[in-house]
Order: sequence, then structure tokens, then C-alpha cells
Amino acid sequence: MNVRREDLLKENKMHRKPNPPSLHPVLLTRYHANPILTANDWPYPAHSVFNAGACQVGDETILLVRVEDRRGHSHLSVARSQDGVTNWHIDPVPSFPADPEHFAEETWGVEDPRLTWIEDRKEWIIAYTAFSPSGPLVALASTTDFKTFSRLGPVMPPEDKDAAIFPRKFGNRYAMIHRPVSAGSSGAHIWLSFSPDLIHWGEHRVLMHARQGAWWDANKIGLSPPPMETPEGWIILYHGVRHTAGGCLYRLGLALLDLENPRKVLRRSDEWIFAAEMPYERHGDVGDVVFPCGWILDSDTGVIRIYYGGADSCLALATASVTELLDYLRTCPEPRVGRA
Ligand code: BMA
Repeated sequence: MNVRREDLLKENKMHRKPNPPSLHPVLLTRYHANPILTANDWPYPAHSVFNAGACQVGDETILLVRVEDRRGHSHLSVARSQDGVTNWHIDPVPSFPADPEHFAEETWGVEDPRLTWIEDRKEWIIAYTAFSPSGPLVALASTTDFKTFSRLGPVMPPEDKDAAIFPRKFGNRYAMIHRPVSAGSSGAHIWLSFSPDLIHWGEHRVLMHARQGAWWDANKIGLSPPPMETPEGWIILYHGVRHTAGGCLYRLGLALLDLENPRKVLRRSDEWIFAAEMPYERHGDVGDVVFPCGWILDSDTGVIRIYYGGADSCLALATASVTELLDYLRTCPEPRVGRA
């Protein structure tokens, strides 16, 4: 049975269970029948399915799902659904397998795709992590139908991941968010770079620093889904990784970038807005991980569907209201100077 849009809206409004006595705003509402996809749904042997890119093409929701096999290598597979929630039709074979013979940077697989429709090219650009023997790096590919794909190749050297392209140019240049890490650096921060052609990138600068010390987003942050355009600015959903004695905690926070000058961070949430709580988020190959790579705004209802990996093992869905995210962001402080 298909899930109707109105039902998803109702679910977003009604299924909110803040942990009493928490007074924190509940901005993301989990779908009641999560996870929406697991390896058991796959038409061929798969170990785990998670971290999917997402987009809407006409009446169809398309997910480009990261699928890990029992070697530990990942490829990407297309799953299609009419309501974006149920009845997924999954390609019978890997849709975008790694191609190490022609692209050595994909030797250990392809991971974590983020999808952006680029209007002036009339195609989808997929920013993904290619796992090379020198470390993970950012690679791009394009498609118009999610059946055939062309690689643009690696665009950032290792180590670099968590990349997505903005849907439109600034001046004459494309913009990309990514997360380089270098040996000896004091943290992993979110960077912004520009390119005239999607191949040659420059003007690399830090967009947002990981905070330090006790903060939930201390030392390591990265973009989650691609930036979402709104009249008030680009909404950024990002993950912060807190290292603890018991392992890493992946949690999500929000920021808002200036619409015309994406180098300008207007707001940044001090608090995380979503964290692993449910068993499918807390337990799996990598516990306590919520990792969205795709979100879709339904402009009729204002509901955003956020597709996220749970514990590096399954794929889950949460909804949010774009109005509520913006209302919340307006209450967030302007970012502080420095990294404290
Ligand atoms: C990040 C990425 C994600 C993964 C997460 C938690 O570094 O590799 O693919 O979901 O770690 O393991």
C-alpha cells in the first residue's frame, strides 16, 4: 500500500515523542516503520545497505543506496518508489559498481553518494567517496536516468569525503562542499571550493570549523545531504563526531548559509538536533550512527524526507518541516569566530 503525502505530513506532526522531560524542539520525526530498507530486501547477496543519496524525478523517488558486500567493499544501487517510503523496486544487479580497472581510485569501492540536479547541465551530478589505496577521495559522476552513468573522475585528493555540489552556479562557478583531512591537522572541518567546469577546483577555504573540547561536534564534522535552497538561505545539515571512551557518536546539527554568498555562515546550531536513539541506529556494524546523504523537499507540503543510514547497517527515514527548520535556525546564534 502506498503512503499518501498527507499521511506523511500527519505523521510528521503527530508521531513526535520527545523524551520527557526534554524540552528540546523535535525537528526530525522518525518514520514509524523504520528501517525502510535492509539487506534482506536486496535482490542479490548484500551485507548491509545504508547512506543513500536521494532525489525526486517526476512521480518517482530514487535512492542511490550504498551497498556493502561481504568483502567489505561498497557499490551503489538504485531503488525506486512511488511514495518514497514503501514498495521499493531495486535494480537486480549493482547499478554503479566500482570500476577499479579504469578508475584506480575505486579499488576498495564507492561510498556515500550525494545527488544534485544541475540545471545548466540538465543532469544529476553524483558526488561520492572513492576508496583508493591512498585513502578516501571525492569523485564525481553524472547521469540523466540513473541507468547509465559517466564518471568525471576524482576531483579532490585523499583524504577527502562528505562532498556535494550546489545546484546552481555562483557567478560563473560551481561550488562544492567537502571535508578534507590532512595528517597533522587539528581537526576535520567543512570546506568550500569553486570550479568553472566541475573538474578543476580552487579557492579552497574552510566554511565551518569543527569545535573543540566537550562540544558534540568537536574535532570532526562533515556535510550530510547536499545544501537545500530556501528563500532565507542554504540549509546545511551536518554531522558532528564525538569521540568517547565507548566509541564515536554521530549526531546532526544545522547551519544556514547566505543565499548569494555561500561562504557566509549566517547561523549554526549550538545543539545537535538528531542523534541515534532507536535500536536500528544504536546497534549495527558501527553503532550510534545516523548518517543522511539525501533529503527531498516536497514543495506542496513543505515536508522534507530525510534518508539516513542507521548504524552503518540499514536505511531509515525521518521527516521535517522546512518552515520549522528555518524557524529554529533563526533562533540559533551567528557562528562564533574561532573554534572554541
Ligand atoms: C564516516 C563515513 C560513513 C560512515 C560513518 C560511520 O566516516 O565513512 O560512510 O557511515 O563514518 O561509520
